[in-house]
Amino acid sequence: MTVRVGVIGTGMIGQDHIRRFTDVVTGAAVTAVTDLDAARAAEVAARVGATVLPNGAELIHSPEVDAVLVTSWGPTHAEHVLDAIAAGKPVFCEKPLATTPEDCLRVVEAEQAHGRRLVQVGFMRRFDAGYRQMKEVLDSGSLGAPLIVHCAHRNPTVPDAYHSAMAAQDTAVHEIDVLRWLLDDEIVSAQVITPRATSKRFAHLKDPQIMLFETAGGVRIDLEVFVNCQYGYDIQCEAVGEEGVVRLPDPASVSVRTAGRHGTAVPQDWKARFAAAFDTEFREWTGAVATGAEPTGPSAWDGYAATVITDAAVRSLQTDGTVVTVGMKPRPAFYGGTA
Ligand code: NAD
Ligand code: ISE
Repeated sequence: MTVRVGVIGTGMIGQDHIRRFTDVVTGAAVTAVTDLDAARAAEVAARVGATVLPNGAELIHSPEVDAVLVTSWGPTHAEHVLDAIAAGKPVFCEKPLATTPEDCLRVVEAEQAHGRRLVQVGFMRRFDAGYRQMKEVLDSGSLGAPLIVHCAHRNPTVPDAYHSAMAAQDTAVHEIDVLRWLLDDEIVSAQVITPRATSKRFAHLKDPQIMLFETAGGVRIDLEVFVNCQYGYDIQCEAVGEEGVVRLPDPASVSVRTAGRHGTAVPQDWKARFAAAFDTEFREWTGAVATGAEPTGPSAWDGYAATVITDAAVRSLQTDGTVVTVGMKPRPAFYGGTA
């Protein structure tokens, strides 16, 4: 069966995912699109042979749409995801699931009331080959218990609209998700401290930031978020266990020796760095939807957890680095919890 996908939001990542459905992933076709910017929606629709619908609600309930992709702005996600659940259709929602814990919980409750999983949240790092290899090593127990994780998330630069809270909400949220999954452990506290700010960007922005997290199992995580590092898009992750260390590989790239130097290129953006992960994410999601199976990627609960933890990090930033306890609800049995 070809999965007929309707896309809400044909901006930057919406168009990139549409290209994935047309050029990379088999078994899906984009049949409908909508965007607040009608001209943009029409241009994208013409390119892929889709119908333009006037808004998210009409798209979700269209008989031409089997499954929904939400790539609109974050504050609109919850409304569209709730509507897709009401229509009983699988929905892939780019991060964040919602911008408040309360809205995330509304999604979690609606999905449980529906009775089976329909929602997958777009945390693509779980589909990256390097992170998957790290998880295999950690799960094998060969390193003993994990004790510390050192991470860095560096972007070359960010636009003016990016503000200090986005370091957690928009950027660190990827580490928050992937570390919960890698360690199979929950984050229970967050602290954000700020070194001298870089002079390379706006005075209003606290950049870089150092985020410290603690898990229920006692693992300590340090994460440098530096979104104006200038030199490239650089993601680092190293887990230290009782008997060894596992490190995320840098992306494969030729090594060049010239002019007295030896080096490899650093990717310049997240699109290039995680292109293969996004491809795998959509291959696996399409495969599940096509067979009527529940999605196996990040769940609505993972979306909720990420939002609660990023909220704690923002509170710490706003209170000069106090340690903030993460006030997460118990995980329902529906999502693999014991409650
Ligand atoms: P964008 O501004 O380029 O595109 C968003 C589009 O959605 C715009 O065209 C806008 O007009 C449209 N839109 C907004 N609200 C709408 C609504 N209710 N109905 C219809 N159209 C609507 O933004 P973007 O960079 O593509 O980001 C979109 C989402 O993807 C954000 O939530 C962002 O956090 C997420 N994102 C995820 C990653 C990742 O690494 N997984 C990377 C970038 C962006
Ligand atoms: C962006 O929204 C992303 O999701 C990228 O993966 C991240 O690296 C970047 O910092 C965010 O702004």
